[in-house]
Amino acid sequence: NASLKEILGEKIQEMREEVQEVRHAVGSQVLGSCTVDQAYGGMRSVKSMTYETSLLDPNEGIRFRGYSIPECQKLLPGIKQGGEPLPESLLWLLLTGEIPSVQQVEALREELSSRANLPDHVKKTLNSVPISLHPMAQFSIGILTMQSDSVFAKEYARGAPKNKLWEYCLEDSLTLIARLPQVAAIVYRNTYHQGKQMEADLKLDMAARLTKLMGFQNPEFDELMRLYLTIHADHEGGNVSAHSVRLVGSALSDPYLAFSAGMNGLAGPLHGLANQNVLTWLLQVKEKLGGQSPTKENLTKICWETLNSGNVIPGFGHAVLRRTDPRYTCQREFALKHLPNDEIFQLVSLLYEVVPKVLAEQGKVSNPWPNVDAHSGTLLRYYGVKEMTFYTVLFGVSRALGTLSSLVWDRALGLPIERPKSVTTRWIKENMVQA
Ligand code: CMX
Repeated sequence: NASLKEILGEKIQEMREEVQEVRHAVGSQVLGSCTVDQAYGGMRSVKSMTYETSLLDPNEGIRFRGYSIPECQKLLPGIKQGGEPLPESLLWLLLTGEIPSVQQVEALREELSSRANLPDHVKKTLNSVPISLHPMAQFSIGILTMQSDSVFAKEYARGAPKNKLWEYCLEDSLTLIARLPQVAAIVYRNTYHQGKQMEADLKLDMAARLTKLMGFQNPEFDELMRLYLTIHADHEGGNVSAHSVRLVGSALSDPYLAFSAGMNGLAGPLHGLANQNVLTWLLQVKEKLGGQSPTKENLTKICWETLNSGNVIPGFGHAVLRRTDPRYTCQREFALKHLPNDEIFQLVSLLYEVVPKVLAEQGKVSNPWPNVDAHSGTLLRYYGVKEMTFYTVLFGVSRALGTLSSLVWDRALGLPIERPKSVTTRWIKENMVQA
């Protein structure tokens, strides 16, 4: 029974050869090009990097190592037959590219549990930050505080050879992933429950351990958390959080520093904070309805009010996707099964019929369809997590699985420091406009 590290070691050897072959065959061919508009426009659609753990198709949505979300739900081991995938299963898939056996998932769960205890200084630091700090800022501080344990930083300082760096990156990444549920839960309990902490149960899987640490005991909520932690894990390499982790890690900053940078990006309203903003907006919509039942007509009017006041409708649109996000669809299916009569879910359902039409009529958006954030808050709220400012922290716990798996591969493949070339507007005028 080979360990995760042994299996990964073999895969890395194979992949290093494959990359050599690919570079030998097509290394000098153009992968993508960049127009002046794209340079000013957030580099949208510019193909300029490789990223192994997931790939996003504009129409189909995300595939983790080639597997769609419904395929992952079918193939990845869960806590019970037919249940949602265990995040540990997805982590194995993202790292190795292979669907794990039940035994492999259990071994990884045990491995993570054995690393899960937080050092005292991390708890002390988290207990001393003001709770007026946004939970994402507290979360990021917690991650940075754990940097004192970085094996990667220590080994690098001792002169570790480049081809061994992935091993130290894996070491830190597993510890970081193992500890994030408790960091998140401390932020939650400090911010909303007067700092009264719950005991960690290290026999549980990562999702159930997290919900219990937050103060919940509900097997159905644990299943939601397994799905939640699975679907938010990775979304290829160009999104703000994944790219920040990659970029900072490329300077050989250790995984704690790199992941914290990713979380600071996830905290932005156009990215991961959208899940918080969606629920705030839904509650505002409800207030505006003032007791009237939602209809397509009154919701259309409210959507236009949001747009006309210069705001985006949170949870809709995407830089890459051009259809409904499959991460939205699987959450909708979960809701249809477990909370079909929930008032907020029914509002979300009706908005699914209204918002895309309004956005299409406005004629600005490239994609009028809902993304993952349009649904997640409704489910969390139903199970009792009513504190919206916390939602992005849960997104962050999940995002560690993908971005850190990818970071291990960055070091395994020896990717160099990232350094794209920038130009000034004056340079463009002198070299392109007048040319
Ligand atoms: N409501 C109103 N206007 C929107 C919109 C929305 N939901 N989505 C895009 N637009 C606007 C853009 O602001 C832009 O307007 P300007 O030209 O005036 O600047 C125009 O439509 C074109 O934008 P786009 O090409 O469709 O979208 P981008 O690739 O630039 O941005 C995204 C993508 C997600 C930032 C954008 O759709 C958005 O702001 N959505 C709402 C916030 C949100 O849900 N973010 C979460 C995304 C998923 C995640 O990362 O978690």
